Amino acid sequence: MLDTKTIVQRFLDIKLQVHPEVVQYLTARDDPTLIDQILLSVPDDTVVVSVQHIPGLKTERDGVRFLPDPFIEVVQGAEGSTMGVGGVESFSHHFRDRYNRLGGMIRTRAHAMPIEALIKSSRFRGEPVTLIGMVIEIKNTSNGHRLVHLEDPTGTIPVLFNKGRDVFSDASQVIYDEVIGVRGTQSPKGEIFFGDQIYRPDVPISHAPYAGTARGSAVLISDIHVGSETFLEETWERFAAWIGSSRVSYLLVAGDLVDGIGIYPGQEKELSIKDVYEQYNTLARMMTRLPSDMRIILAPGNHDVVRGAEPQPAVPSEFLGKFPGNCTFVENPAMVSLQGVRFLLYHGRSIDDAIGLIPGASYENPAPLMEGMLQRRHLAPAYGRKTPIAPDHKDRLIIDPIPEVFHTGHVHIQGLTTYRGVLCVNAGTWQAQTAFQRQMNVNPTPGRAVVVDLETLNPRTLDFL
Ligand code: D5M
Ligand code: FE
Ligand code: ZN
Repeated sequence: MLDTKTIVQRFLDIKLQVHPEVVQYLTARDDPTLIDQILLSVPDDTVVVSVQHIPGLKTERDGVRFLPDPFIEVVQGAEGSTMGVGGVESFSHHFRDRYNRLGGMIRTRAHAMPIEALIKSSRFRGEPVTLIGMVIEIKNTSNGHRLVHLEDPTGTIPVLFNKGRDVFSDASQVIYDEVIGVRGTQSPKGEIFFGDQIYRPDVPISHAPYAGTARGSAVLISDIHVGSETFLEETWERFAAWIGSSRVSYLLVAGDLVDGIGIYPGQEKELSIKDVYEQYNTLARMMTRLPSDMRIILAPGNHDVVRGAEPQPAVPSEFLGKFPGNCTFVENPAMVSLQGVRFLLYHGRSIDDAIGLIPGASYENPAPLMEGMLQRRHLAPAYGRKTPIAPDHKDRLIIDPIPEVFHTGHVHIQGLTTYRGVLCVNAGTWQAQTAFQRQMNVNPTPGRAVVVDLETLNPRTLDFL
């Protein structure tokens, strides 16, 4: 019996990646000689083996016929992947894991030395070197410069970014607990490091997103808030009617499925459904009325019934009794592959932190904040602020691998951009402005959905309000 691991390994052995559709084809045929035939016929410059490389197979523009249609794989954040919260020990593992993995990404572009080695020897004074560390302290000096304390596993060092230098605008975007590389020189006495350039783990400039080979499209939404008095039922009905007549294969929901209970003081008064089971049952009925052959992926947000600390587990089964079988519940965050195109779903609570920490950041314009996450290759860098984080041994909020589409919500304001080939979508909401949002001067853009074409990765916004 040919299994996925065996198949992938056969290709990896000769440095080829293999598309999930090909794996699926080979698993279904269960004939090892087919692998040999493919390997003999792929062109030398192939990086990813796709269905076109299967000898004698006819693929049509309208879809690859042998695929069970549609085709979903939960790559990260499948229900049950989140571990329990550990003790103090996992806290240090968590940050070590973050440093190692993000530092490793920076190291591919810059040779760095340990902080301890720089401090202990006078050999490097006046000579440009690079350090890689986690930001543990940020201060503005009385002269208006920026002083950032950087820590790596060997030591810590204060890094000064002079307000008169080009690097200063980059330095003003530095936030707590992110991992950065800094090129600069040590002061003559060795007590401080002058930063000249900042490196982030980032998406490589050469990044080329994978585009699907079979026709299909996915609809991205978030923040339905079922059970809230301000949930826009009529607007949703228009959306449901449209989706029924469309040929969309997938619906992705990036959290705040229901309004929940006890999420903020006085919420009781703003709920039309005051029982959280009933809120999920109502959402289940809404999902039942959508096409049964469409696949629906649902991730939680800070209004859902699971713990607030991220990664958030999937909504537990006791709330899901009435959902139809085409619904898959995943964690927050989760990486889901649709016909080989990877979508990273993250509710987006860390945007609240970014707005407080990054000058110029605002709720009105969430797309640049999604770019910021990609540059830092992390969904929620700042620890211990508004976004609660569960320090698992592995830092599950690192963005790796790089998705084709990055899908968030939470801010209730639509945002759309492309950053180094990654399509960034903040999906908006299905809830009208709440009293709290009026106070906070948050002006939502409700009733919008973004359709993503899986072959071209082109987005299209539909407004149902
Ligand atoms: O978040 C809905 C909107 O309200 C989103 O734009 C963030 C904003 N919001 C939520 N909580 C806060 C706090 N504590 N401070 C500032 N702004 C906030 P939702 O998750 O749907 O309630
Ligand atoms: Fe929300
Ligand atoms: Zn939210």
